[in-house]
Amino acid sequence: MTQFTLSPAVAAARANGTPIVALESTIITHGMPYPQNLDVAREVEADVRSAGAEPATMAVLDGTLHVGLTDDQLETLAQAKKVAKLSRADMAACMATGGTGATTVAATMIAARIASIDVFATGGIGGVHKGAEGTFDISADLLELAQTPVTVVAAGAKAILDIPKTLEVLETQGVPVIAFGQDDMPAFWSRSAGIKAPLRMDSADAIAQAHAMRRTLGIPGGQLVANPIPAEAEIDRATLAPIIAQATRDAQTHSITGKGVTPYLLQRIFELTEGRSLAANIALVRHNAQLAAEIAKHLSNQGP
Ligand code: PSU
Ligand code: MN
Repeated sequence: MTQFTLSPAVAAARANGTPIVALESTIITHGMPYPQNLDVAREVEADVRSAGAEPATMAVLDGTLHVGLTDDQLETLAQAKKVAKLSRADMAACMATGGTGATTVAATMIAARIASIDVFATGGIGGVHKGAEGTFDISADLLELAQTPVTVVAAGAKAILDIPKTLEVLETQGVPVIAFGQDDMPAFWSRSAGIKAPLRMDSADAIAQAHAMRRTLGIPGGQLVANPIPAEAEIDRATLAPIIAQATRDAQTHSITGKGVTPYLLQRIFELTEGRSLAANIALVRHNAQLAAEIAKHLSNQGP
């Protein structure tokens, strides 16, 4: 039984020794509306390619885990309704039953690991939700980072989350959180969460070396690189705070729980910012794709 299928482009990259960057698909199916989601998915892939690496967007299609999607598959997924949102808990069940699902950060890390891909670019990871002391809503992404050896480039944790609690869980789990090029922890739509990040690095090479050093030391788990959104695209924290509070209240009013929480909040913030949150989201994902490609290039120069 084959576990996964490489797209023709990813198979060619592997044969040529071109570095590969994993990309998730939940951001396409549950994170952005159609047709912007398709445009962004294509742009992000193009960004990875122009930085000299090959993108591998992950998804489960009719029971098969695809490592890299063709443009037709990307288009179908972007328009599909009723696509599952797959994390560690349900990825295998989806594959075993012939289902179709998009991969979250956790599931994309699993896919990257089995395809021997070291670096993955996304927008924001899941984390500890505000009010988690009552709901226990903590994303499986955090526990995946603790056990799967992939370097994940994100723009920090989404501001819809409780960022200090998210950092505490990552620290407990032994996950290095590395702010790129600044001391402060980025907060997705904003460049700073108003708190210092645990670690700082200023080059893709240093991040690649830290990844390799963890492997040498036999430390399981990955690294979280928190890359601040480009300044011209950021929405400042003061503008966002009341909007996030409103969206969080609305989620409670509508009794949104479990997997529904993150997609609901993203959609609500999109409405409340009249699309500005989406423009920022697009800018930061593209920026992360470029950094991930640089890290992947440094890692592939070091050999396995
Ligand atoms: N960030 C975005 N859009 C998204 C997500 C993150 O800008 O759609 C997705 C990612 O796939 C992440 C998931 O892994 O949300 C986290 O979901 P949850 O909080 O249910 O674990
Ligand atoms: Mn959750």
